[in-house]
Amino acid sequence: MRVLVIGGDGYLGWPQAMGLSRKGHRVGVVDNFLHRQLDKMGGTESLIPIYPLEERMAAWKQVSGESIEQFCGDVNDFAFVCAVVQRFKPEAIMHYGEQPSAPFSMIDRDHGVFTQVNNIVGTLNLLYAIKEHQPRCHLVKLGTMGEYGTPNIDIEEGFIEISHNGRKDVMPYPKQPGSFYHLSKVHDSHNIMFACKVWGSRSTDLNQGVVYGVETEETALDERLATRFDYDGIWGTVLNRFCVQAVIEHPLTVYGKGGQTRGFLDIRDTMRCVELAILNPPEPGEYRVLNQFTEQFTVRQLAELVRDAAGKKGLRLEITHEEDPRVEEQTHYYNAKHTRLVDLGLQPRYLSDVLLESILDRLFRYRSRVRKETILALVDWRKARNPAGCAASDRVGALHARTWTGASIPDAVKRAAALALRAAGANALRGANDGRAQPR
Ligand code: NAD
Ligand code: USQ
Repeated sequence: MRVLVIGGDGYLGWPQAMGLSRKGHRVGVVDNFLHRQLDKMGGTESLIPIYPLEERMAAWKQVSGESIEQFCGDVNDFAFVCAVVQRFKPEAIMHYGEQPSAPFSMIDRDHGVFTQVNNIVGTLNLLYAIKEHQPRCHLVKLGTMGEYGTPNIDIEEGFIEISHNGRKDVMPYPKQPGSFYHLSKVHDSHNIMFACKVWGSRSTDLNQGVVYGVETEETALDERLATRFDYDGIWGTVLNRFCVQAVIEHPLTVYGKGGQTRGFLDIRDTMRCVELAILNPPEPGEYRVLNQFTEQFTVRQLAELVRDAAGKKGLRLEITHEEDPRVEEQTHYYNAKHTRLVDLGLQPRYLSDVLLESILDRLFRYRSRVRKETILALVDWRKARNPAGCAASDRVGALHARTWTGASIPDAVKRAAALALRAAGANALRGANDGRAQPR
């Protein structure tokens, strides 16, 4: 199958591209290096060193014998998206290419607007390009469990039957998201559902939980194939953050009471779920929603699991209850359905002591790279303007103040992305492995 992975330089997109390539699919990767640029601007960095995309591609060719095609560009640029779709003729598009951080989206007006424009316009462009140039192509879109929020009733997979004044109908499940980022996913979902209805497009919306883990079969083959691993207060997700905090014996940063419950899954299960979605496409006109996670935990439970696993390695950890910077329920009912991917063949991996210990072992090798000043979360949901991006120190705070609040972020990011592409000598469309360098 010809599969285009949008956001294929990211934490999930890069291992997905390799995994599909290894299984014999013809894979193309699209990315504009937004995350690498925002790291540079904000003073954050992947814990595990990541190689430039072209070096990753070359390493993949060397290790596997397979090629992946590369398209450098922004999915907000409709001409670029159409050109890629016309040239590559994908049968499936996996859309990982969005701004993924809730705290980033809550820094201030510019970051909220940037997140929604980047995410919603990118998805709309893909919907239009598919309709115009490749109408049978299946769009597999990464959504989020956070679209549902934390209602006091069971969460269904996308739709719920409602009885009202003696009549019944099946309606989209109510959405109560918790950040402007999570809202961008809700808006995407509505746009995708509408395109399926009016144009007969086919799409799977994967409402994914929080992903954890460092490695997949493919990233483990060669250090040049490693995927990014974020742990700071902007980009890191909770379990990955706790694991990094553990290896440097930093107190584990539970926000508030720690009763916040979420769905979680291993990065290798993400790969498998997305693969199952493309191997079992919906019919034309169908908008399918799958809840993509394997287990539920409270944040406090995760902290205890990490503390215990780290304790076995001689690391002594405290669990602190920081004031919650977010506006969210800190103890609540949570019971979300997640059977449809299992019905398609998913065999879930569960978080065990052994797995946690192996993650800690892997991260321990990189503990000297941890930027401690980026760990604490300074983005307060209650404020419309946060002075610093993610770090506590004046130095990083000042950097953030200059780069993230001094200029309009969309313009700053566009300039940075344009510079990155120029540095790579890249025109928008070209194949992989032409040997030119790209920014880390
Ligand atoms: P990531 O930031 O590591 O990867 C996203 C990639 O998309 C980056 O390489 C970035 O440069 C690229 N990108 C962003 N905007 C783009 C644009 N306009 N044009 C081209 N490329 C663009 O994030 P991730 O953790 O791999 O997340 C991937 C997707 O999965 C996101 O949509 C995220 O919301 C969703 N998701 C992630 C998690 C998680 O726990 N990591 C959980 C649920 C859903
Ligand atoms: N939390 C802590 N301590 C921390 C970090 C987080 O207690 O140090 C808490 C948060 O307050 C929240 C929970 O842990 O209650 C999850 O936070 P998170 O940062 O791991 O996850 P979230 O912001 O929801 O976003 C992440 C990804 C996003 C994806 C989402 C899936 O960044 O791309 O969409 O997980 S879900 O949570 O199911 O919506």
